[in-house]
Amino acid sequence: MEIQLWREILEPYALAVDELVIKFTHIQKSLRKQDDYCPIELISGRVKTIASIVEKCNRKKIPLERLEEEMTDIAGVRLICQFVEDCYVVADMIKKRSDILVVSESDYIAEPKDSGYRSYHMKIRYTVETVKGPKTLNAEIQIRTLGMNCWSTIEHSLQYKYRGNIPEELRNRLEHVADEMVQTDRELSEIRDEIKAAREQRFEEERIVNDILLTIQNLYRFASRREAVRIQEEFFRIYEEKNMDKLRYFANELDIIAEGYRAQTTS
Ligand code: 0O2
Repeated sequence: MEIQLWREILEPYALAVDELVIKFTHIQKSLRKQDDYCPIELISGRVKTIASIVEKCNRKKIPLERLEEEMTDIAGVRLICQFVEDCYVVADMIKKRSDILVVSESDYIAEPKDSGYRSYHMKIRYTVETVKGPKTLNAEIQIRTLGMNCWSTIEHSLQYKYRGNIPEELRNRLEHVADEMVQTDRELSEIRDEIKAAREQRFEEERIVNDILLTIQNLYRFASRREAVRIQEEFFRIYEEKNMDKLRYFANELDIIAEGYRAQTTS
């Protein structure tokens, strides 16, 4: 196939990946803005390289003219979660969307592959608007925990290095690590509430600090410079105490002060 033709084929897939990544990033940002727990920790997407497509076509005996029908992961999005339970929450979230049609699901978390590979796969149909009109294409979403991702990334590199024939000794060690990862995921799930609370607190703190700094920045315009500097120093003093209640209280008081100045300057 000519390179130009490959480009034409792959372009809508690149668009699909970009759009899906933006959409999942939006979910992440919206939930975090509301200080809600977000089950998606990391998002990545990729279009398969031409070399990888050709290799897979050979391996799976897919004729090039049937490529778009039979190779369902030309466009791939990976969603990484902190906890196993989150993988299922994310899968449910996807199933409820009107812009993504889930065609099939493979739960390699409940039933890992012989290699030890764990992940939740969703084959989807997704429509993009191209310059030639709408195009509905196949794509794959892989949902997995940080631990599963770490393992599969390493195993994937070794598969590549050994051209699919990983030496037995190394294979045994990988299986052992896969078992350890299952155990680690299990233990992390057990302390999930604690981790979730800590993470939510970090996002809330970040949001409050951003708001405070923006308000102080505005005060330099509305209030006297001396007053703004005084408030800024007060903020740094409170910030160092690492006390969320005091930080929240300070943010509220600051809002009232800023509102007062704003009212003065607009009246
Ligand atoms: P790359 O480089 O990741 O793009 P599915 O049909 O989706 O339910 P199945 O049958 O495993 O699952 O399909 P396939 O085509 O064999 O695998 C799809 C993708 O899943 C792979 O893409 C991998 O990303 C991942 N995967 C599946 N099995 C394994 C495994 O044993 N180890 C690792 N590390 N990853 C796996 P590709 O084609 O490998 O390419």
